[in-house]
Amino acid sequence: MNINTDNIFPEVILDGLDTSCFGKKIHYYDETASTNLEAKKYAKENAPHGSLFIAESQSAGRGRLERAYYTPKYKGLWFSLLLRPKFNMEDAPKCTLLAAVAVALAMKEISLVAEIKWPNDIMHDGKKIAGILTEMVTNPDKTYSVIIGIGINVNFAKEDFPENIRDTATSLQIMKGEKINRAKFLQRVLYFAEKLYNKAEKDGFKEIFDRWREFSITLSKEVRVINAGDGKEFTGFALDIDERGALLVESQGKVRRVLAGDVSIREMGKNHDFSL
Ligand code: BT5
Repeated sequence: MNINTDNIFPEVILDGLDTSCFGKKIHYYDETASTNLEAKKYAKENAPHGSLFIAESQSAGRGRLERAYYTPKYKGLWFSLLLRPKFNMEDAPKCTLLAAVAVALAMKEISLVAEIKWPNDIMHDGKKIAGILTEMVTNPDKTYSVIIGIGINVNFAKEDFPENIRDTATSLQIMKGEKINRAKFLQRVLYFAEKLYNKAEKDGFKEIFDRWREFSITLSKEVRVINAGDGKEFTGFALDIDERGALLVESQGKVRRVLAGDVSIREMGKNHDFSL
């Protein structure tokens, strides 16, 4: 029996949802392995653009590089959006940045400060609140779909986190000091995601990148880059993101483009600001 009163049943999500497409078709699971896997399956079965796949819990929630993602019952929002973009496939990875900005804007609306760590972490005070996993699938008709998987820690108390992430994770509830209504928060994430997405399809990703920069805690910092694909680790100064969303890191006199990888921000920042 579901004794949880903070429901995310489809009818609750739809009640007051201010979008024209995102989240209008909902696949709800009490538990599934991963909402990204569900979305991938339905991508091949003509599920419409904007379909939402949401689970109370996942038995095999995943992050990047097949890392496990902790997604227990009633504590968070674990969902995937299925998109059928008109833009070029090489723009698809930018959807990660789009989703990060959507979550950050929804947080800002309830007076919570969101910090985005490149490429996919929403943080607060150095602790992770949300992660994003964007994947692509080729459809039988040779078009492609983008699956944006988003995991947001909503109503976790500190002790609800397992020990391995207790000191590195946080939640909206911890930040706000009170429980947050999951359906309402989700509605706002979907609202912002749709607005940003429509803008990107019409005018490109420039506005999203500008917004992303406003929330970024990675830029203008000393960073350590690992898992960048070439097996090498290096440190450098995070200058900016380029037009593809890659991180530009100045290291040993050269600018290196990082398309994928993990970044840790080093305490001792090189200060590029100056005052007159
Ligand atoms: C991510 O990966 O941050 C992407 C997470 C995406 C999860 C969503 S939930 C809905 C959809 N369905 C899925 O199966 N996935 C998506 P990454 O950057 O690789 O971060 C993974 C790391 O985050 C782990 O190795 C842990 O250290 C940490 N972690 C795991 N669970 C966490 C949690 N609930 N809160 C904060 N950190 C967590």
